[in-house]
Amino acid sequence: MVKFAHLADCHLGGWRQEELQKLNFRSFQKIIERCIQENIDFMLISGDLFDSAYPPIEILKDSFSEFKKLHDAKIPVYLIAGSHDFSASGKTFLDVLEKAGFCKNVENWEVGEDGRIKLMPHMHEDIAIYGYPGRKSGMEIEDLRKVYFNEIHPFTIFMVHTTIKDVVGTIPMESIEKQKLPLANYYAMGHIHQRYKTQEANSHYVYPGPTFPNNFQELVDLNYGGFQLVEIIGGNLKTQNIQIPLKEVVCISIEIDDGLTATQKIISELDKFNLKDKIVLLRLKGVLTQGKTGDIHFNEIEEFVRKKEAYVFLRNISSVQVQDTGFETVSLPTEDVENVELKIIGEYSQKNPSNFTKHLPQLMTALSMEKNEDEKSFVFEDRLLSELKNILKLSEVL
Ligand SMILES: [Mn+2]
Repeated sequence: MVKFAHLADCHLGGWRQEELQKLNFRSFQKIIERCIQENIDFMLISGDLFDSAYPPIEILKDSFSEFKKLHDAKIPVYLIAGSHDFSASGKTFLDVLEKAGFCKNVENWEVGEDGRIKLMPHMHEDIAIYGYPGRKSGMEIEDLRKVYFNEIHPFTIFMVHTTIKDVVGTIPMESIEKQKLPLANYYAMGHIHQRYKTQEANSHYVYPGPTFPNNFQELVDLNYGGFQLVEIIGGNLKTQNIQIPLKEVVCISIEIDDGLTATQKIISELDKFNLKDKIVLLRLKGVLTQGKTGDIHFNEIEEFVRKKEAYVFLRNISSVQVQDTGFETVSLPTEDVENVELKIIGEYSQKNPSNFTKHLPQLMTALSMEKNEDEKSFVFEDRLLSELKNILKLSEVL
């Protein structure tokens, strides 16, 4: 019998809030502990071990000491880079971990003259472990269509950090049909932060989910982190998702319509719950007919939640809309958003003639630009500012 653990998406160093960063690491630590207890033969980490290619020193120190425990227990760790710990330069801290002898990166391929990508396995006894890394924004998908294995083995594992079509459903997202991947017995997948498992003939496709939720919504959906424990017994495969409960998550949704009285309403709603030592998630929704979100005293709410001894408090107000925008409400037939915007801007410009209004459509496009995954804030600011300067023809002035 062979027993192994399959982890993915640890995102060590990922949370900004100290309390959650601690839990994120604690969860990873508990998983290592459990794996040593289970006496596994090896561990797989399918990408995004670290939240960035250059994690903070504190995170590295703590991570190395966990990897040392595995090393001392003689448990080999096989891994691939994910979309987060991938770097275009090819240099990441995964290399440092590997050089220290704490893991083996199993990415190993050759590109043929025909452009096809031949993967070579790392052998763990008679188990062949192949790996292909993730890339930024699903760029690995095109390559994965060209990938093949160099030889056939009695048991094959393919570690891959990507999205298969089965998990995305109707969401418009780059994905690959699982049948397009070369044939393996166990697909140790990462990237999609869901617990997902499917089987087709002798092939098992598994996303273990992150080792700890990585954002507000994942805390709501998953509550806890976890990993997959897999046993190969004879020709059969037994897999089990093991979750690591740390702190209870309580998600409270409140509908508000008045920014001026919302603070009191929220506090009296929160007062109905036992928040002690819990991860408290507050989601506000509704249309404000009076006041704005800026009128809500979040510091008062936070103070209240602290008194109720919550472990940590997060809020999400993205579903709150403000009705009164200062513009008159125009009713238009359903058209695409851009046309509606142009009409409104046109009407506004007629009533408020100014040289500035002609820039509005371009400004709106530029300001809806988003920060790229892993882009440094100052790089994004530069990009945004130069865009705005160009539109306003300020380049010479500033
Ligand atoms: Mn991830």
